[in-house]
Amino acid sequence: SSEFTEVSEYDLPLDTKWEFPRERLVIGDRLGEGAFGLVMKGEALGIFKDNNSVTVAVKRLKEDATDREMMDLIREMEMMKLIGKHKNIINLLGCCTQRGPLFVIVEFAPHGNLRDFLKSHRPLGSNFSCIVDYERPVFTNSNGSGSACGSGFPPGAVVDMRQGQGQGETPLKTLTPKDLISYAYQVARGMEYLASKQCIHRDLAARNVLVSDEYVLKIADFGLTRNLTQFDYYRKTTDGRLPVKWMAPEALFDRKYTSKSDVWSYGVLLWEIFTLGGNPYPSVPVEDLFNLLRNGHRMKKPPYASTEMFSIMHSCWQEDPNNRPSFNRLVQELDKILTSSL
Ligand code: ACK
Repeated sequence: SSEFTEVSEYDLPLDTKWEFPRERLVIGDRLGEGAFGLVMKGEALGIFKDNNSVTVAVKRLKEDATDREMMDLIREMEMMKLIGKHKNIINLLGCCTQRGPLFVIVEFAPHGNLRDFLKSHRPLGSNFSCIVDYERPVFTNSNGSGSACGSGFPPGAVVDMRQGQGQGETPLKTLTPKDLISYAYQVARGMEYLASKQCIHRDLAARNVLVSDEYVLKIADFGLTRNLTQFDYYRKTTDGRLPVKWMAPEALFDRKYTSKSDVWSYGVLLWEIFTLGGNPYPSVPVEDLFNLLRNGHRMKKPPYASTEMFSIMHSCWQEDPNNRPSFNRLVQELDKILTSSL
């Protein structure tokens, strides 16, 4: 029915540099799914030259996938081949393209996405969910006053913060201020690399950063083809967040995506890090967000961020993209803060 029909009817070309023998890949549980397709856990025998079995993540299509989705997965795979390897991105490990469904094999990140990771590491009994998730005026515009703590505080919210951390489970690593700065630095390193490869992410947020072994952070989904002409401003993530809240004004209003619009999103990601997974502009509907941004409103300094860190965050939210720092610059600044921090 379209120019894409050939893809499902004809074989994919063999790329010997990346082809991994299907019979050495054991597909396991589903890790998640998106509009694009499925992400499965897998075991790949001998994918790193030696004969060890390596836990991997496998991207594949859903049963009812369209030709366009097939094209998008192929594009993502080819994009990952072109971009090449970096410690702070989810790297391509191989693919199965012959005699069966397309499997794109990438690094597996055992600690999940950064937003959930941060939320699950909030100190027990702290009022984090109070200051971040339930306080209305995170920015200063409305007549709403004070925080929702106290009488309006939802019962059980503090307990909920550490779901699944019952007795007998390994205690969570305690996050230090230095850890948070290191996360900021690692994401900047990954983005610096992607920007150097002319790759614009377009959806940089803590939910799209994964936490790997040894707490190495890796940017995910940088190779996705995003349909920007049909962008749905009201689309929510599975946990009810609005991706528009990470978007630079020029991306939002004029669909102008550059590495500098990624820098804006990076600023929101910094805010997420220093609120341990907070929800930006909570309870602000999309229409109000448009007006807030037009009127120059910005989020306030999160309690866990130093003045220095907030000034970096804020510089990412400069109205004029040219006045925002580059990822290069951000790496330099964060490196300085990291080496001078205890
Ligand atoms: O946010 P999550 O728990 O982490 O749910 C999503 C889901 O699959 C759909 O993207 C998870 N996921 C994606 N890629 C990987 C990966 N390389 N390693 C571990 N989990 C992954 C992601």
